Amino acid sequence: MNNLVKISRDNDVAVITIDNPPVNALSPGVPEGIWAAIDEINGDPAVKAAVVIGGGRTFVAGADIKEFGKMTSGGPRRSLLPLLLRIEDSSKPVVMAIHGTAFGGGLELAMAGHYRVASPTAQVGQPEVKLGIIPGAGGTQRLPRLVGVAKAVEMCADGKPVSAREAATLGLIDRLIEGDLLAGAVAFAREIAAKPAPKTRERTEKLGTAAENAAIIAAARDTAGKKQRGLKAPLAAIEAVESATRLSFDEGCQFEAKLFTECLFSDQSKALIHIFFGEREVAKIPDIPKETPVIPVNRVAVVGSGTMGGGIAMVFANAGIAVLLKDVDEPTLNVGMGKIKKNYASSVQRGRFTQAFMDERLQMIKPVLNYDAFSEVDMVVEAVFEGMALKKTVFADLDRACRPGAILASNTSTLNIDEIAGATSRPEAVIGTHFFSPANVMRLLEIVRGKKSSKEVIATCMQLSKKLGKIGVLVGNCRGFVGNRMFGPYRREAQFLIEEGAEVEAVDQALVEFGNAMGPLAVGDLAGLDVGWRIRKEYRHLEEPGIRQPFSEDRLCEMGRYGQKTGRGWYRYDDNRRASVDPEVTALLRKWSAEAGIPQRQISAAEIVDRCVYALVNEGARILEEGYALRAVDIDIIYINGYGFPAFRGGPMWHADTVGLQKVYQRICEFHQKHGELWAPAPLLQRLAETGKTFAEFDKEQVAAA
Ligand code: 3H9
Repeated sequence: MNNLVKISRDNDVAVITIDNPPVNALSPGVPEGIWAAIDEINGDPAVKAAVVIGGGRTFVAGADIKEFGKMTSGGPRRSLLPLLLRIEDSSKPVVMAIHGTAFGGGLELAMAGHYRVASPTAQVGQPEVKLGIIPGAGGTQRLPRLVGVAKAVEMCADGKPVSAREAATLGLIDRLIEGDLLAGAVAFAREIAAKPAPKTRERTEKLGTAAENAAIIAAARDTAGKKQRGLKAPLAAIEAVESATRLSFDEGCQFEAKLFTECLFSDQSKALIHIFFGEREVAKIPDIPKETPVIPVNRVAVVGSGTMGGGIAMVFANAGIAVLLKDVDEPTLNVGMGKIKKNYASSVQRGRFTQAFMDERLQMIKPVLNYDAFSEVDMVVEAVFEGMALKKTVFADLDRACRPGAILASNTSTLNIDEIAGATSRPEAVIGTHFFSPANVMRLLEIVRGKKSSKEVIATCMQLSKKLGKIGVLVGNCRGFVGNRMFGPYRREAQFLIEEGAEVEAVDQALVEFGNAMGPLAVGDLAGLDVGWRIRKEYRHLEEPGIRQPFSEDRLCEMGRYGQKTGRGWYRYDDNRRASVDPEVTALLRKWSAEAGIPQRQISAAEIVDRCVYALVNEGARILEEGYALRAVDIDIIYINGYGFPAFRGGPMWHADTVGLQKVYQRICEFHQKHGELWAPAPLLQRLAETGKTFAEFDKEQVAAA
């Protein structure tokens, strides 16, 4: 044994404790420790059975993900298969006692035991596909033997965990233990000690018939193709589970190992692992230590009951935080509350929430018409119409109405947070919390740091984002912050391409095929083209003369074509908001381009993708260098969680690293030559390309310097 795995005795039952905080990952030393413990109990006649349990807050959360990067860069390949066979072949029965999570290699370890018991709150799952890989230690072979092919395919392909209660009904857990897990597991081990120990790998009764399995596999492939578009691992996971139905256990494990290795070495897996660590990295703010005190947020207020305000109120209520929802008059407030009710009702209809949950949450949202009760809240989120004068008035009111110490947050998506803070006597309490629409669905929360925002206020918002089920990313106060500032050049290029001769649907299609949730023009129609048009009009005075600007979207807006809400935008929409190509738009575009003297040409899908995606990368590099994003990975997390950028490409900055920064830089230089100043390469990108470095290396240097 070693200090990661300890063995103790409860009379005739040995207790093997895995102690590798924080999540008992199977890091080097853990498998060796378990192996030695199994050897020891097998050699000790006094031991009748063993319990394997996790120390601390969880069982085993899987293989150590950090090790994968070492393997793919030439480090040794470590297989867990021999250890799991060793456990299964133990002459003393082994009971796996699960609390917290048994994920990935953790569940594979548990399935190699002869029995599994669990706390009712535990969760089990094979989430490997979320990392672009598949179970690699027999999970695709043992799981169908315990839960049947259909459930095993589902669990391995979508990666969602199942509760211990469900696992017990599936046959994956043999007993749920209320109360003290260890005591219950030891008692269970004594009960079964004298019985023959079942080996999962020898079971076949749930493997189904060929005809049943063919239908299950075909349906699973179909679902994966639709719901996990572009991802390779879910299909590989399905193939691996399918192999369990026709190969011996050993052959199935070999087949699984081959697919696992292919996935592990893929760009998709590297990108998804980057995202896994990135989502945790963004919570770390160099000048705000973990111990920074946070302000308890138990009651909040939201000002503005429109689409955003209503959605934000739901986010707080869903997290169990009571909300005052304020608007200017009764009819507006009634409309806002009506939309919230409708949203909840549709979630109940779709089975996402129960009616009781909806009723409870609605009770937590109290509509109000004045600031009287604002003195009782810990935080306010302002979500009124986007205009500086109005925001300032609201913040001056909040300054008067709220108690000292309350956080005053603005949901502005573009306006200067310092200017808004200037309307109060307490700029240290002011911060931006930029939710994305629909606020109750989208995971991203840009937290905008004002010049004077206090560390406590920032730390509180970062921590609160987790409680709200959001991923909070701290950004600096520049126009559009990080996400929208980059979105400008991205959508600008989409329009330029149209004006140079590309078809509307060809532009969208190229980016959807790249993996984006939607194309840039369809996104505009969804959000409302007038939103950007109003902002552009406000900032027109900042445009430099002589620099090409797109015109087609403004012209569509001048014609009242605002997108889905007016039934016409880039596309034409039917009553069910289904889009179709609009020949009128095609003709207008050709006419406008001819009038502007823009030569028309055939444009490839590859150029469409390069123009749009490299516009993101170039602006991202500027933002990074100017310090408005802390790290390149922060930008990646923003784009994946707020803008539908494909996770399997790791975000725009990681994608650029994967393509190679020299190549990206050269292409941007080409665009600069052809299309002018808007394409001037970002100095940071140029520097990294010329020194052969990546954004990921830039991040590491930043972290080391902090
Ligand atoms: C696998 O098992 C493949 C197998 O088939 C075997 C093949 C041979 N490794 O998330 P948290 C770190 S693939 C390394 O904030 P929570 C995490 O980075 C694996 N590190 O806590 C963070 O570090 P830091 C399959 C890991 O309570 C800290 O632990 N398993 C791992 O919100 C705390 O994490 C998975 O995919 C790991 N496996 O959530 C499970 N897991 O503090 C991945 C966590 O420095 N893990 N860390 O930022 C999770 O889903 C969540 O971490 C969990 C806890 C639900 C367990």
